[in-house]
Amino acid sequence: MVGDVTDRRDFDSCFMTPGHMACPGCGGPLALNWVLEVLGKKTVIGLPACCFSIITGAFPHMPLGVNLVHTAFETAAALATGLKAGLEMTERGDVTVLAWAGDGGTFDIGLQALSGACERSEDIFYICYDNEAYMNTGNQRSSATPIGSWTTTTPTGEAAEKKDIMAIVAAHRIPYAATASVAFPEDLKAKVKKGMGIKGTKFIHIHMPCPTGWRMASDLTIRAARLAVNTRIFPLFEIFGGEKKVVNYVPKEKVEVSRYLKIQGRFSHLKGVDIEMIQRGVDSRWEKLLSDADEVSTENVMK
Ligand SMILES: Cc1ncc(C[n+]2csc(CCOP(=O)(O)OP(=O)(O)O)c2C)c(N)n1
Ligand code: SF4
Ligand SMILES: [Mg+2]
Repeated sequence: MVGDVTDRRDFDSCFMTPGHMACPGCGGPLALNWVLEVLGKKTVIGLPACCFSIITGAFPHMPLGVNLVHTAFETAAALATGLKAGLEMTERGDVTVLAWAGDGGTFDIGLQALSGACERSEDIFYICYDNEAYMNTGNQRSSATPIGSWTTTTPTGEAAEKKDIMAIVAAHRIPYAATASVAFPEDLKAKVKKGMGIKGTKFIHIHMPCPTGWRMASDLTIRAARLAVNTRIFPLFEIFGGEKKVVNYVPKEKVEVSRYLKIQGRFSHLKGVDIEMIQRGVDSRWEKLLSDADEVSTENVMK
């Protein structure tokens, strides 16, 4: 498969074609299309078990403009490491290797492989699209599920705060780590482009609404993603070399988290007191992010 990396059909600028198998309104195809628009055709994707195992369909009906290798749930970073090594040994080191994994495959079961790749700073992109639960298997909680959220395994609401994956990845001192959102495509693409000029592990954490699992209408995907950033639940920032932190977007005014929570059925059981508790957590993490930041630079978002 890797040998045919330059032989895929020509989709011009569209890498994720119509006819894919995502649910209506899924943020996933948008995100992957934008990422591939920047990375280009000389890219191979390593994909663990996740919604994209279904979305990308079965050969020869793939809706992708690049090659893709399926792998076991826990092995995205290990597969990407091996793909890159094989390509380099066969003088095709110019091919970009992208591990594209869900939150379950990243925050939970794939964390050891990701840690190994980061510690060695393998020359790969690792992008986690985060829909905040194990959606492919029917919406079980992961350690990326936000506090208060209903899932099939948290019927009364998730009890723990979302795992701080950015802090964990940054502790490996990889050259580049960033958060991104499907509601801010210019920022997302600028970050992928920046990563292309950097040797070593590039980690990008994309917040990606899932209307099916989040129990909301399929036309609310971008609104939900935008509200997550504007309420400061999901801030946009970069970390260089595990140390230098740059905040990419400061909302002009404070938007209450209730506006984000109320459009999603997964939070519909929450009471006022729960929402106040969530607001306090968001406020305190935002203050810490700003006080830890070395710089505030909105140039990606403003483009
Ligand atoms: C070792 C192992 N355990 C469980 C599964 C079943 N499984 C396949 S996909 C998946 C959920 C993936 O969740 P996530 O990584 O968040 O991606 P999403 O489905 O949300 O896109 C699970 C539990 C598996 N394939 N392998
Ligand atoms: S379950 Fe969610 S993430 Fe998976 S394809 Fe459907 S909308 Fe997308
Ligand atoms: Mg998921």
